Amino acid sequence: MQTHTVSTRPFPDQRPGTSGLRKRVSVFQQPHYLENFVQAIFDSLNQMPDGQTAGQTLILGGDGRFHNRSAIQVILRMAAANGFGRVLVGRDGILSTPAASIVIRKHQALGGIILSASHNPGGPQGDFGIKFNAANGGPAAEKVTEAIYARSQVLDRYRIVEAGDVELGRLGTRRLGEMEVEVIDPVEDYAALMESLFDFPRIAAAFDSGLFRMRFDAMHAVTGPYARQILEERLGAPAGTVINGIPREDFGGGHPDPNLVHAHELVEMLAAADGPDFGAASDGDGDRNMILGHRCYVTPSDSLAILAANAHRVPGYRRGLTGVARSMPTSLAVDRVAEALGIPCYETPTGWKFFGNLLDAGRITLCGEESFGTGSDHAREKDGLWAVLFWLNLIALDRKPVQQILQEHWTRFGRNFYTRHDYEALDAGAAGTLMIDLEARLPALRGELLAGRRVREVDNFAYTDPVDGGVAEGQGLRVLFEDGARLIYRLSGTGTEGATLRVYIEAYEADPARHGEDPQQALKPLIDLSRALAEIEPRTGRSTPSVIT
Ligand code: VG1
Ligand code: CO
Repeated sequence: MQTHTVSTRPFPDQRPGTSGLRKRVSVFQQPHYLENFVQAIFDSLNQMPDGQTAGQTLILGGDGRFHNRSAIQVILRMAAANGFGRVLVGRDGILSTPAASIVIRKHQALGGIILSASHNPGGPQGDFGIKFNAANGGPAAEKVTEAIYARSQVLDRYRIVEAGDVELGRLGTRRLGEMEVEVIDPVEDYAALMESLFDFPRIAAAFDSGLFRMRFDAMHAVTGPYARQILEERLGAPAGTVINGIPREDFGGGHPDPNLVHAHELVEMLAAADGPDFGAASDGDGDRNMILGHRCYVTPSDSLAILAANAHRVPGYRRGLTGVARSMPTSLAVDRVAEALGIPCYETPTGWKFFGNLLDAGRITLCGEESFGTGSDHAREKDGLWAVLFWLNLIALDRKPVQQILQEHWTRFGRNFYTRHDYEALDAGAAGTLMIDLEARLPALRGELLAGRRVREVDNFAYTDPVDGGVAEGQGLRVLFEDGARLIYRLSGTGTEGATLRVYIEAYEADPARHGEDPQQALKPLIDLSRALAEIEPRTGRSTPSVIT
């Protein structure tokens, strides 16, 4: 088998964002674009003392979106040319992000390449993405993604073998030159781990009782096969529990983002008078989750807090939690639980890569983000179906409606009213100056009374990793009030069109009599303030956000 060294030139735009390199499909289809980035990953591994690619195992798979199949064939040929001993690839090129993380850990791979743009739309006009996960199963740390980027900027050649496509539709081992390609069942290792963490017999009994009904919306994305196998086959939920369960290259034309806007089909089902008791959805690559009860929505921040408060009641977490972590914009609800449990609560920048060291060091057991991401030390990625199973386990224990679980939690800990307002596809220049100017104005706000609340502190969030001392700066502008309310502004690092401004708004309410209020109403003065402070309308022409979650 012949190995070619192909000469190439750097692309200036290959710096990974919050979660890998995401671009329009058409960008990835340019000659050499994908190849350059993959070679940059392999080269940077070979520069690391313990990361030589020779003879090592690589995990490979994606969320099944358009371009997945052809990209996988290219990466296989490049892995063979770069000396990998073995590549484990999901059947049909499918692996959810959390499953890839679990497979990397189980098979002691050097790392994994996951092809996904997560919740971004797919199809020929949509987005594509690639991310590298390290040997711990987690997204490459910033120093690694920066090394990959640096390498991509000086790259002048890549290596690839000449070969036909590897058959990926059947399980089994094939060869590509010296390298073994093992096509694995994408669900098996994942499902086995879930079965070890949760009380499957008890959940199965709840389904079997006929008194409990659920809908899981896979949004035509990667979790379809996982949810069918686990919910319908292993747990005995009736056929039809999983909707939109067949992964499609364009996600059925939808936006595979599990929130109240994009998962409206599910939201409407749960709102019907005779609707199911429990609803959940996951995103393009299976790492996000949305939790619904009958006529009830659980914010991701509340979900994290509730899971933390009840973890000791679930088999996999019976020994309790060593600590918890949340991304900075995630609400402070979990902080209250951590305080009650007497365990540490870490605050990290946005992006799962910042949880990796805390998980590896055993400092935390659970962690989460406001963006529908929840996870634990069972993997090094957020895990959509895991969160759903956790909720199912809790529901099966008490047989209480979701609404009641939520209300009881608020009564005990108080409610952190929370909302995120996204202003999408803004002019990148205007959004950039909005942030710069806002940051310059912030210091003058210290001690001021705004919307009836006193400003305690303002800053641009910076994080020092307590495990390796790494520093991440400029992670979001914060206006912190004395009563615990917060306004946070940051620009998205995953979008591919212009800029997206995310505004996170939060206030604490101890009084149970007020817990039933609509967050948009309860937070109205702060929402108005968030727009005025940043001069959103005059600078962007937007009087309302594109998406409210
Ligand atoms: C968004 C979310 C962030 C999440 C990231 C990747 O990033 O805010 O919490 O970790 O997406 O999630 P940003 O920079 O656009 O705000 V996923 O499901 O795309 O892997
Ligand atoms: Co995702």
